[in-house]
Amino acid sequence: MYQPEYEAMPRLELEALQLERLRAVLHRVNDHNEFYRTAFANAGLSPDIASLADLKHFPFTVKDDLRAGYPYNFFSAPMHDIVRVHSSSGTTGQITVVGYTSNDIDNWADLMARTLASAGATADDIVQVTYGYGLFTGGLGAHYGSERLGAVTIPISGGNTKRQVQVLADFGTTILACTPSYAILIAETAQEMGIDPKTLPLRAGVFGAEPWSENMRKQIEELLDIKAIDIYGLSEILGPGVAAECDQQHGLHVNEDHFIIEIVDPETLQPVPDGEMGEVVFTTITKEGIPVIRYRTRDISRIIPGECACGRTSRRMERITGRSDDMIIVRGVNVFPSQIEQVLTGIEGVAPHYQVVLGKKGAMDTVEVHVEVAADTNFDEIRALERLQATVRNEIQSALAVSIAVKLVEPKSIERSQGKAKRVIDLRADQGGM
Ligand code: DLL
Repeated sequence: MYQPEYEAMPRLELEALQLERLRAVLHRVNDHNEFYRTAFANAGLSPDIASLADLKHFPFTVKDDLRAGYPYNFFSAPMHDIVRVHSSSGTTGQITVVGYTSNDIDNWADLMARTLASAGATADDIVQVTYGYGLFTGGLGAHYGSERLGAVTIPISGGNTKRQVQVLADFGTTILACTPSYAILIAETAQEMGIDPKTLPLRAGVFGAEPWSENMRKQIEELLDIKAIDIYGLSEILGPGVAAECDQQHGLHVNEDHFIIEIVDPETLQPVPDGEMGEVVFTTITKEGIPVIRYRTRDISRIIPGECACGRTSRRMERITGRSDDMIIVRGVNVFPSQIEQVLTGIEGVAPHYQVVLGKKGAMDTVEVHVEVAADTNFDEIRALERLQATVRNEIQSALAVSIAVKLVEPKSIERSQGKAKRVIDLRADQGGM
């Protein structure tokens, strides 16, 4: 552990700390942020809450609230105190800008040092930061964490996959930080370059920024012969460093001394009991630049009840199933791309590269899973291909209780991503009707 005094704090002490910090942040936003001041006044809410349970009376914050303040109006610190801005990618609309004070950057470095330490990293490691540097929080977030830990930091950023492999081999990288889909591409590229990725000095990876399945983890661990740790975060809350798995690889410990997690029913918005699935909601309790109260992430997960064998006392969130924006409804059944991935990555003969394609036939919505066959497939064996296609369809049907059309596609025909993979392709507008 990097900060055992916080990571393994007795629960009662942690809750007392959370309450103190929550009160302070409610005061901060009430004093500096017009949106919260108005919302609290309208609801008759005072920042001087009596207990943590009072948080549930406070209004939610959604992405559009942050957008309405574009670029700086949602900040709760004077611009004089802001030392850095980042922004969300804007794939789902106008970008949002987040601001950090020097205290925020300092806390972030600690939280990312925790994240790397939970993957077993120490000052003796060499960390290759392959997350993108720039407005995206991944690169600089991991960079500061790695330096805080005292590790050697390689600020290579994303892209140029052959060079990534060369650096992995020549610089003796021991910890890789990138998206899980890019980790697969790096491993495949190494194989193409005649380098067996298992022989690299790499021993662990901190992978996140996109949903990935347990089977995908197994594939990465096997391909690279490493331990693959799931790390989670979002720019509106911090960037990476909000939650991370420990060596038990069973749920992501939320850094509860900085963030309060709630899981709510996305329909009723009522908190659900531990163990039940719902939308993840975060309140930042130490942020100064842009604190947020009850931020609806759109990510779907649940709290894993019980204690973790690693000794951390923080609660664990299960790996994110997906974003509610990416959820597909097929004949009444809710399906996330990561569930399809879990099935595909368990089948021999297909590669871990896939897309879910939404289309339109007349007035009907259609869904088709495109999945690459393995590189060594013999295309002359039509029967074998037909059998493989039927296997994929049947496996999806039995795992998800819904039948989805499957198209096998040639190796390397699905576009590779060097950052977040695009799993859902929506062609409905192009095919008329929308
Ligand atoms: O992706 C921050 C990050 C960088 C996290 C590097 C981990 C590693 P955004 O670009 O704002 O920030 O995207 C945040 O990505 O709401 C989730 O939907 C998704 N996401 C992030 N981590 C995971 C994960 C960064 N481990 C959005 N599993 C979040 C599943 C994840 N989804």
